[in-house]
Amino acid sequence: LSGGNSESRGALVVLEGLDRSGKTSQSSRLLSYLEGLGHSAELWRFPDRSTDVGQMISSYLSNKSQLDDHMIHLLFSANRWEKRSLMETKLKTGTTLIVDRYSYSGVAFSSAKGLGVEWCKAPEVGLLSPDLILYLDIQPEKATERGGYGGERYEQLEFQKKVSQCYQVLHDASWKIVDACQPMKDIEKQLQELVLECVMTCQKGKPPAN
Ligand code: T5A
Ligand code: NA
Repeated sequence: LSGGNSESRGALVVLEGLDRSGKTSQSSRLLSYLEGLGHSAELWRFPDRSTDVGQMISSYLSNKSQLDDHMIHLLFSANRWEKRSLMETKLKTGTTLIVDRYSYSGVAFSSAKGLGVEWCKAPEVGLLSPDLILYLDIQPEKATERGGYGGERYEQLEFQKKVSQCYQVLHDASWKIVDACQPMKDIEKQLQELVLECVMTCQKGKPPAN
């Protein structure tokens, strides 16, 4: 990200959490909030199912195809790599990106299957580092109660418990952990504060992490 007009740099904000933790709901609320304040912002998500790689991922998630665990891990990563340069351009030109899942989902979900954490992290090296990571914290049992598990591959309580443990290993002190069991409005308020502070800091020219 270096070399751009640092004074108008957009922020890279990532939302992470278990399935049904509320990422998509909160991401779109954040987008409206930033746009309402006159900031340039876009909502992105991974997997991005619109690309060729994304369609292979989507087919795997809906159990229409079988793939080796390593193979699907690399496809998820490739799906981020194919978006990297556009992501960089957006950020450099002052657009904030609210991203629904990123590399941490990649590592948490694959290591929950038993793949080594270091192996899982390797293909993510060189992707852009987020300015802010928001973790929507929910117990797997509570997430299941929200219902609507659509039958996608990972939407099972026992597996989500393992993913939850893997996220615990991954996160560091820089992550902002938000209780995802509060009313949506309360979560929204907390996220707004965190994101606005981050956006303002990036605008002032804080150097990017990567
Ligand atoms: N994956 C992903 C990998 O394995 N590797 C990778 O590299 C990546 C990027 C993708 C799957 O792929 C895996 C992870 C996933 O298993 P997805 O398309 O991102 O899946 O789908 P999910 O993240 O699972 O999306 P969900 O739709 O399940 O969950 P969200 O977005 O977290 O939740 P949301 O906002 O849709 O809300 C779910 C329900 O809960 C309610 C909502 O109204 C909705 O009904 N809700 C609340 N109810 C009460 N209180 C609140 N505070 C609530 N917030 C939301
Ligand atoms: Na979602």
